[in-house]
Amino acid sequence: MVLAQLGGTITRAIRQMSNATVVDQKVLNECLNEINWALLNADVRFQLVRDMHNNVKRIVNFDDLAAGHNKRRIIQQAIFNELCNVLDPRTPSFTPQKGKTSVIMFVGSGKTTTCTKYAYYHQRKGWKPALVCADTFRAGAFDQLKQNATKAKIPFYGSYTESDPVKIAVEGVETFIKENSELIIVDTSGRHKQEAALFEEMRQVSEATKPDLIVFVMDSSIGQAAFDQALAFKQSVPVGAVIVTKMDGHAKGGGALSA
Ligand SMILES: Nc1nc2c(ncn2[C@@H]2O[C@H](COP(=O)(O)OP(=O)(O)OP(=O)(O)O)[C@@H](O)[C@H]2O)c(=O)[nH]1
Ligand SMILES: [Mg+2]
Repeated sequence: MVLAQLGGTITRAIRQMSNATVVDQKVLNECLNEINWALLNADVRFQLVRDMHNNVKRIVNFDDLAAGHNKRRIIQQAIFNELCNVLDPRTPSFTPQKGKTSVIMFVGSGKTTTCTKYAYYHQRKGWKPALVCADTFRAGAFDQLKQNATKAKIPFYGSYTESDPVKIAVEGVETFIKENSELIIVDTSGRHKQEAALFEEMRQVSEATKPDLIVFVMDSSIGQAAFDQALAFKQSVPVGAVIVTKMDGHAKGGGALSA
């Protein structure tokens, strides 16, 4: 998996810098160039790489570092902090609580599979999840969710005949509120729908079900398109979390970090 390789390359670059006899600007530049190259190669967005590079250079100023300072440690710490910054949303995402009912809506691509994984994961930890299929657009969508839910023994709600996703979503959520479900997971439409219509439908389902959290599911193979796609979703509905899928594939995965 490429993200693991990326980690390996970064670790190696830092180790090389730490092992240098004298740590000076040249050694730092070499180390940063190596890291930049690895990040760009893994499809990480250029702007992110550039900002990280500039921030580390700003923090590690050799003119200001007195002889006694441990330059290796300062550089390592600066690189580590900047890498973490890329992923730090700065505000914690919504955390559901056991014993209460939370509605979680999924958008993006890979939703149905990820909804089931999310529900199954929590069920195994003693939660009471339920799945609602609000994808009334794609033929077979309800069957897919039903199959997944049945296999994982998770209660589900959907319809073969109703064509209004908002109606189904609301009915499903109401049904499971009555059953004291702790996580009501709403799966929405995606594939084969015109973009404008899809975003409008997402907005309507979101307004009607008032989810506590909207999860944007993203395919790791999306590469450089990740930033624009995440932005487009966020502009339509208040996305509160991102789940990256298909990390088992051959994708570079770095593009996903932009989301
Ligand atoms: N290898 C792999 N395949 C995945 C993963 N997640 C989803 N898939 C596959 O990707 C395809 C699409 O996944 P779905 O979960 O149906 O995506 P969706 O967003 O619900 O799609 P629509 O309902 O058409 O909008 C399916 O063939 C899944 O089996 C994953 O983590 N790894
Ligand atoms: Mg689906």
